[in-house]
Amino acid sequence: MASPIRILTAVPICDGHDSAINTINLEFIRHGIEVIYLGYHRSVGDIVRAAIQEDVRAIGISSYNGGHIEFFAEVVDLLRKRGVSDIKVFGGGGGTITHEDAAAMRRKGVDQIFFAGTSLVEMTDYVRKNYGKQRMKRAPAKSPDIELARKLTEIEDKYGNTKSSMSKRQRRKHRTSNIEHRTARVVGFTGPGGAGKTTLIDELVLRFLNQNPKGRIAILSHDPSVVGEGALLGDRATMINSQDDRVFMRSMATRGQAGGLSPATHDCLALLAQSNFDYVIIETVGTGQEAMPFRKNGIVDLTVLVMNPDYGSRLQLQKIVMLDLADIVVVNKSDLQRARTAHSEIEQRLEQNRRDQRLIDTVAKRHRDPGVDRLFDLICGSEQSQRGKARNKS
Ligand code: B12
Ligand SMILES: Nc1nc2c(ncn2[C@@H]2O[C@H](COP(=O)(O)OP(=O)(O)OP(=O)(O)O)[C@@H](O)[C@H]2O)c(=O)[nH]1
Ligand SMILES: [Mg+2]
Repeated sequence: MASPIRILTAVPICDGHDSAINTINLEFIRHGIEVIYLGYHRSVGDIVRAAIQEDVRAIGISSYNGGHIEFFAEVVDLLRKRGVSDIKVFGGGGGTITHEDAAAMRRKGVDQIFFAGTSLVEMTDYVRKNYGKQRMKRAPAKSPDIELARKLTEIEDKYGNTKSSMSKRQRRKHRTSNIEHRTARVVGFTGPGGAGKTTLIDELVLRFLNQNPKGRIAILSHDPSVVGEGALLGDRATMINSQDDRVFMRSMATRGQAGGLSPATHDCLALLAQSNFDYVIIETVGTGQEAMPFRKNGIVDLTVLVMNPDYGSRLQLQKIVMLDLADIVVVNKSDLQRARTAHSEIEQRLEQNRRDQRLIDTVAKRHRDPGVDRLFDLICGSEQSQRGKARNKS
């Protein structure tokens, strides 16, 4: 079975017209395409960096601000400069892009422009026909990030192509188990959908970048595949601080696997853990009560469960398996009314475990939140470095 087509979509800088691209994204994913959505008001540099890290087949840009001729051309030029001109550019923008403009854009290297009135089916067919074929032999990677991105694609494709035919045992054998040369500390974030995992990670990344002027961090983020096997990989749209050359982010779809991760996660994580990052952060999809995504694979050093204060009642807390397993439990959205009650109920629940678990309240969407500072210290501070060193020695 061939892997799904992966494309990146975005709206240019100084443009907030995201309604069209949201509709188009949905249509693409319904037809089996994996869409990494970068959001609106995005610069050329951010778009090209994301396209490289995600190793997409093409970039779809939706532009209404009038600057389309220059903007599309700059994206094509930067892709060329970075040595990845096999990543193609296409897009649209209703009545703002004229036929003459489109002809000029094509001359500058843009593949295709879609005009007002084009049906969604036509656009989906175009993507499948033009970006669905096996890639030709690729030019050698011009940077370590390009090389890493391509290796991650190879791993994903390996699982994509063999998913239906490989038994569990074969898959285990297939796994990259050699992680002796790991350089990174791996931190796993999980929790219910919408609890604020991505917002929190982005705030932690900001603190990391400020504290370590030369440090690098990787993020492996998961979103669910939908029926039809496409996926909207939307965490990048929330990640503002993580749009930085010192952050390598990769979005993965679960591709039919339950439990919050993808069949290829273990191998991708193993590769990232030995690729010269200081930290590798992994975010699961929004999980349910029974989920324990990090228990078996053994690469994750520290697990963080991010809770929403609106989980229900004490009874629901008894059923959340990760409350027994997480090293750190975060009550995010502490600005909400129920947060105080949530804190004390979860505190009591954790006391029953008699383990050294930490409970922290955060407001991830607030800048300079003291709770997020505390979480950062726990994860990246001296306490964890000492624990990490002790673990590495043993
Ligand atoms: C809806 C709309 C809004 C909404 C936006 C809601 C949102 N979140 O997107 C609101 C009301 C908020 C808005 C605000 C503004 N808008 Co407005 N808006 C429009 C409008 C009416 C429709 C755009 C749209 O979504 N169409 C629906 C899509 C699905 O259809 P389509 O555009 O025809 O696109 C087709 C193809 O091009 C293709 N396509 C489009 N994108 C992509 C991408 C890919 C990858 C692919 C494959 C295909 C594709 O898909 C469609 C297929 O049929 C246009 C007018 C117009 N006719 O374009 C003005 C328009 C774009 N807006 C305009 C302006 C000026 C503004 C404001 C500056 C107004 C103001 N003074 O405040 C603000 C700026 C907002 C901002 N932050 O950027 C101008 C832009 C003029 C220009 N560039 O020279 C326009 C053209 C209206 C006009 N005639 O003056 N706007
Ligand atoms: N009130 C409040 N809202 C927050 C806070 N943190 C995040 N949010 C909002 O919660 C919504 C979901 O945030 P995300 O960071 O995308 O949540 P997530 O857990 O990564 O979501 P999934 O990946 O879809 O499971 C967004 O609208 C955020 O702005 C917070 O501390 N307080
Ligand atoms: Mg998220």
